[in-house]
Amino acid sequence: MASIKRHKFKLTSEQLLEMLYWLKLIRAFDERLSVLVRQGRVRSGVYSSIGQEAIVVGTCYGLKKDDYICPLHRDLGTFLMKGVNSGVMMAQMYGKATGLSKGRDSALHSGVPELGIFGNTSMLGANTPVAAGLALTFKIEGRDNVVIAYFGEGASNTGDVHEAMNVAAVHTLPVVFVCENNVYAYSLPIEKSMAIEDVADRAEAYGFDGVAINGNDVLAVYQATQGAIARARAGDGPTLIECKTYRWHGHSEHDPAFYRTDEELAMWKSRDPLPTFTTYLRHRNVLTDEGLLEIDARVIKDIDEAVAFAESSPDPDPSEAATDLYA
Ligand SMILES: Cc1ncc(C[n+]2csc(CCOP(=O)(O)OP(=O)(O)O)c2C)c(N)n1
Repeated sequence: MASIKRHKFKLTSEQLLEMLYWLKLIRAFDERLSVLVRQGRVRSGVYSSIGQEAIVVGTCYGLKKDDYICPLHRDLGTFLMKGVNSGVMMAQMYGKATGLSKGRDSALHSGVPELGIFGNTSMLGANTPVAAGLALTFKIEGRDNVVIAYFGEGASNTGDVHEAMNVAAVHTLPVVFVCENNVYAYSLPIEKSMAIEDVADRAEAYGFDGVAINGNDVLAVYQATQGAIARARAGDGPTLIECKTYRWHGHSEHDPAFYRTDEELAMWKSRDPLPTFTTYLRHRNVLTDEGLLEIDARVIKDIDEAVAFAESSPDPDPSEAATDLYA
């Protein structure tokens, strides 16, 4: 680690503004989806990431196209950052023929190999051994690519996650394990599922570094991820980054989240990653009034166009239900 200098991860003003755009786009996408669900427009299950955007942006920003991500069910924004068009993503949520899976599955199960996206698996944590397998391929082929494996603190209690971490450590695989600790696994609060405070502590048992960071600080997430990626590319194996955060909505849009208090939600809303980063950029004189208006207008336009594309797209043709099947 000593050889990897922090200044390597410095960002230009343009890059910082681009990060703000992504944070706002992902927030706006989820907010619009939430409304569309209530209007009965969306066929997919929706697992909102509102409140957790800094993790998506901080980990995906600067990834190479042929680096892989193994997202969890809440990581719709990672698809956008990896290069999926927002209209196609919206069509996917609508179950339209123009979506990623042409209406064959809901939400984020679709993989996009050409963009380095391995589709989400329904079984919690099952994407992490897949991530280790992808990383093993990179190692065998002598490529300097990395894999980011996302999972929740709930999933961190499953056997798969432990096996993946162990095998990644034993074979010094280029995996960055990113735990999105948003306090609840559905209705289960963390203190009822773990006897330790930090998921990050588990890494030590497998022989690599784990760090717990503020998951609502996009630059902290970016710095930690870039350090882990640099070590992974250099052949130094995996890292576990636990990002402490909170999801503002329920587990999914059909969950009213009665298991938590208004006070708790209000406390976490006061740590909203978007205004925090916006204020930082203004203090650094990176963001002007006009710049902010420009980004907001671009985001609204992108989301409006995405919805229009999904709305005007055809439904899947029943005669094609059996095409693209492997078995
Ligand atoms: C092995 C397994 N057990 C239970 C479920 C049902 N389930 C889906 S998401 C979820 C909660 C996940 O919590 P966490 O891993 O913390 O991620 P979060 O949803 O909080 O982002 C549960 C229990 C499942 N999909 N797979």
